Amino acid sequence: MSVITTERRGDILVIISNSPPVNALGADVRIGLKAGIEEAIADETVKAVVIRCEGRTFFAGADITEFGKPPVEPLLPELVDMIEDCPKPVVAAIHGTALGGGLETALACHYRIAVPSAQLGTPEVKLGLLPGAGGTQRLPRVAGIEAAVELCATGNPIGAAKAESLGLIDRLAGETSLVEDAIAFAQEMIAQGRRKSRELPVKGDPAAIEAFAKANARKFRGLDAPAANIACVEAATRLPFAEGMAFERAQFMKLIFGTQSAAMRHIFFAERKASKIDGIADDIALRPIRKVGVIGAGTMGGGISMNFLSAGIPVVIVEQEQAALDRGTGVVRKNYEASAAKGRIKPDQVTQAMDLLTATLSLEELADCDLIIEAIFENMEVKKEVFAKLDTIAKPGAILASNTSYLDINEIASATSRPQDVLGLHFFSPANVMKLLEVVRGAKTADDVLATAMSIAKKIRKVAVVAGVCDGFIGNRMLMPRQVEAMKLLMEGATPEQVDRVHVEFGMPMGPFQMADLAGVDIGWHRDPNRIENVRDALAAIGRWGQKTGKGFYDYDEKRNPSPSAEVQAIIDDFSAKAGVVKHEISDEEIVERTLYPMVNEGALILAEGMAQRASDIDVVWIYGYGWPVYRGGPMFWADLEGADKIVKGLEKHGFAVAPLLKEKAEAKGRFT
Ligand code: 3H9
Repeated sequence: MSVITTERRGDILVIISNSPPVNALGADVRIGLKAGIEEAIADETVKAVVIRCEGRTFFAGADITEFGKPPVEPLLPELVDMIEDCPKPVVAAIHGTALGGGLETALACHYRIAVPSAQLGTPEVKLGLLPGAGGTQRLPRVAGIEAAVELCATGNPIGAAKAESLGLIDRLAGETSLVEDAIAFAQEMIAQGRRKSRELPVKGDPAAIEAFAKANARKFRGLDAPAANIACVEAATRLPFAEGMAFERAQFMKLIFGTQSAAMRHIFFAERKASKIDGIADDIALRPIRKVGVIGAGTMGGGISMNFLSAGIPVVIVEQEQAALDRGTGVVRKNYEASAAKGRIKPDQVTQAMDLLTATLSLEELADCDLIIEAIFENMEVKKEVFAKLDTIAKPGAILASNTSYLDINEIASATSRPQDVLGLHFFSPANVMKLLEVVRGAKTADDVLATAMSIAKKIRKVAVVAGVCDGFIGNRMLMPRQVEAMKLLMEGATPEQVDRVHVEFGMPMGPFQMADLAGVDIGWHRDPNRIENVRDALAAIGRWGQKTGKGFYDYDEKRNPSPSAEVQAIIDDFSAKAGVVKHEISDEEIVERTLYPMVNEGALILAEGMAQRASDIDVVWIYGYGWPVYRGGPMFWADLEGADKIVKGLEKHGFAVAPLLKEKAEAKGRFT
């Protein structure tokens, strides 16, 4: 059956798209829509048209899988013009999400009606693109300059009520009566006649564009697409429509053939692929998760709990002492209240979330939990004790998880009589904010346990990646060689400022030493001030623990602004001299080769060992767990851009042992992604 069908309702021709999962505007949809409009034009008895979609959503955009392939006519911009030029009024009936090319199609319709739950937006910028079918030119005419620039440059959607207030939709339909309401609306519009978006004057004050660009400059650092989106909206304010369209086209073509968009499209699909587990059927029966237990009310335990509370899932949180329990639940409440104060959640959501939280000192209260997550400090013996106890308390079939960031899940599982129910759920700090969840599959973890973990991750809005059991799993394992090499670079003559600057210029949110100062220089420290074996020990011994003590690798003022520290430099120089290291001029290029190339190398080892299912999973870990710049697509995609042979040469130049898989890629001129 064709993905596009038509149906007559009196004078109205209803064009219906049914192209699961999201009615993307692929070639067959475009061809069908064109035929539908031609049918409406040819049939004199048709007086108006409704375009609507079956399934979960209105058109969610152009079909991203088509980008980079030979174009198939009609192209979306042509189709959109054809809809606008239809001599009979056309009404878009919107439910779900009208996104990107989907919203552009709706903008070309003469009128728009939407259900109250609909979302409208132009998320192209998140794919390193801009709305390339007239969105940047029609939006300022329909919704106004200010809304247009915000929609296009941030990519964030708006709800139907807001869209109505902007004039982006003309009418709200009943939540369950869209089809009938749209037909009635089209009937009404027959007398009114058409209203072409492109013929409307641009609304609003062009000064809003510069103000927006200024206010968001930091957020858009390193990204090409936001500026291109802003430029296109600006062009709409001064150019006639046709010229504005030509400008938009040129900008779109520049972006689509650039590496940033390729990287961001890679991540779009990588993120979705990451949730699929090789060898496990999509329809495997999942274990119901109705109640969650969290052991430990520290920063991690509290953050982890918030994810479930926010998703409406009751949580029992356990601590050993009342004071720690009160402190932990107090922080959770404070975090919610802060979100409410910032307007991110409604005040009654604070109460709703807190009402779902039970705090207790007794592990026995976890007996009816479906999922129990241990989030205590990193000590194997203590963890094994906790799991052995859980084994006697948890109900049969409960999933037992550890939030360890590097310990052996198999050993933890061995403390129970049910290793099939045990796995790792490695949240990243702050756990209520960071999107990444490493789901660590133990040797005996049952398939349905793993699949349930992936599914619950989606429910709590995390991006989950499956990792095997190895030291540091995927993310922290790759971080280690970077940190080790960064320290060596200091000994050989680089400064913390230089190493950090190179990483920030690369697009990371911060460099290795800024990160150490933020996380705490004392993390993992043996706590013996007389045992000084390296620079880090020396800094920890004199209280240079990072931002929390006002000094670490950097000195900090009251506002936490960093400045280079002479004391730190002296310590580095001292170690360097004692070790007989000959200092040399270190270029920025050397820093990249010695800190980022080893990460790729480690990634290749992880892949070869089967610790990650696919190279794109590694990219997802680094984008969502560590702030790797999305426009560089993650370390493995970036490696493909650099070229495996260049990376191998760089690693060999600095004496690293090159991973066999990386060597293979270099020899075969192959790619990881
Ligand atoms: C554009 O429009 C350019 C134009 O301006 C200019 C042209 C000239 N294409 O996310 P989900 C797949 S650019 C192809 O899990 P949800 C997705 O890969 C586009 N495939 O569902 C997944 O496949 P699988 C602008 C797409 O309910 C499946 O659909 N639009 C597309 O959580 C389900 O997706 C966007 O950027 C697509 N456009 O969320 C919107 N979209 O099952 C992108 C999805 O094999 N889409 N798929 O893994 C989204 O934001 C979400 O998918 C949506 C649904 C919110 C719609």
